[in-house]
Amino acid sequence: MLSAPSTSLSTSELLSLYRKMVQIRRTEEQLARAHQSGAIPGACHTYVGEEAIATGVCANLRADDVIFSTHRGHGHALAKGVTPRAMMAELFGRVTGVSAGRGGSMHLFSPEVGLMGTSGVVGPSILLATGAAYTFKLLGTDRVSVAFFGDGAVNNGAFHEGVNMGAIWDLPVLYICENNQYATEVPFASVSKTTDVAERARAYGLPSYVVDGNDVLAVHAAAAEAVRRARAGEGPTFLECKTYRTRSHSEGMRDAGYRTAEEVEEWKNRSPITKLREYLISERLAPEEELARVEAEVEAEVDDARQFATSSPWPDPATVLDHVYSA
Ligand SMILES: Cc1ncc(C[n+]2csc(CCOP(=O)(O)OP(=O)(O)O)c2C)c(N)n1
Ligand SMILES: [Mg+2]
Repeated sequence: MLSAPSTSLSTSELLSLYRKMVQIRRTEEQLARAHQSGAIPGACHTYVGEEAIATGVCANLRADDVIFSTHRGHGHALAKGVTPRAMMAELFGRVTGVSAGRGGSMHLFSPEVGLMGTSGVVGPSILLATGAAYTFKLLGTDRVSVAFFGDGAVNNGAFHEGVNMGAIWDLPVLYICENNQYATEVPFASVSKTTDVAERARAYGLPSYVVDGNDVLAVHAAAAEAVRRARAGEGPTFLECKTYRTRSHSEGMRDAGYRTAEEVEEWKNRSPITKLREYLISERLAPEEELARVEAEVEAEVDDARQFATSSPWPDPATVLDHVYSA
C-alpha cells in the first residue's frame, strides 16, 4: 500500500486540504439533516468518511482538467470547485443550483470547473473519462481526465473496456476506484476473489496501486505522480483507494444487517479529517487555534450556503421544456 510518511506540501497547501475536507463534511451534514426533514427530494448518497479521496486527487488538477463522478458525487463536485451555494441550491431544487435545479444530487454538472457530471448509473464514468482523455490526446493538449467509481463498478463491463482502452492508447487518465468495501449492502469480498482491485487493473498493463483512501496525504502524493505521468504523455494510472462510508448507502435507507455497528465505529475512528488534524498538530505544522478558525469559517460558509439555497426561487414552471431536446 502506498503511504505518505512525510510530505513536501507547504503549510498553506496542507491547510487547504484540511479546509476542503471539512467543507465537504459540513456541507453533507447539512444535506443529511435537510433530507431527513423532507426538504430535499430524491436520493442523497453522502461521502462522509471518504473525503480524502476527492480532496487529494482534485488538489492536483487544473480548472481545465475534467472529472467524471458517481451517484456519491457531492465531494467530487466541491473538490473540483463547485461552490457549496451552487451545490446545495441544486439539491434543494432551486434555480440557482449548479444544474438550475433540474438535476439534483445525481445530476450535478459544471463544465466551467471541469465537473462533467455526477451520475446515477454505475460504471460509465470509466468510459466517459477514457473518451475525454482520448480527445485531449488527439488535440495535443496536456489536459487530464479522471474517472471516480466505486468497487461496485468493477464487475461491470465498462471497467474492463475502459481501463484496457486507456492502457493500450496511453491516455492521460486517472482511474480512481473508491473501494469502500460495499456496493449498497453487498460486501466486495463476496463478489470478487481478488480483494485488491489494483491487482486486476495491473493485468491490463498500467501502473496500479493500492492507496490508503483515508489518508489525504497518501492520496495526494499518489495522484500527483499520476497527474505528472498523464501530462507528460506517459499514460494512465490506476489508484485503488481503500476507504469506508460511515453513513447508510443513501439517506433514509436502513443501515443494518449487512455490517456491524463495531465495524462502522472502527472506521469512524479512522476519519480522514481527524487523521490530518492530528498530524498537523503533532508535527507542529498548524496550531489548534488555526484549525479551529478554519472550521469556524467553513461552518459560516456552509450556513450561508444553506440560507442561500432555501431562500432561492424555484424554477419557473413555464421553462419546463427548456433544455429538452425532443418534446
Ligand atoms: C448500471 C447500474 N447497475 C445497478 C445500479 C444500482 N446501484 C445503485 S448504487 C449501487 C452500488 C454501487 O456501489 P459502489 O460502486 O461500490 O459505490 P458506493 O455506493 O459504495 O459508493 C448499485 C448497484 C445502478 N445505479 N446502475
Ligand atoms: Mg462501494
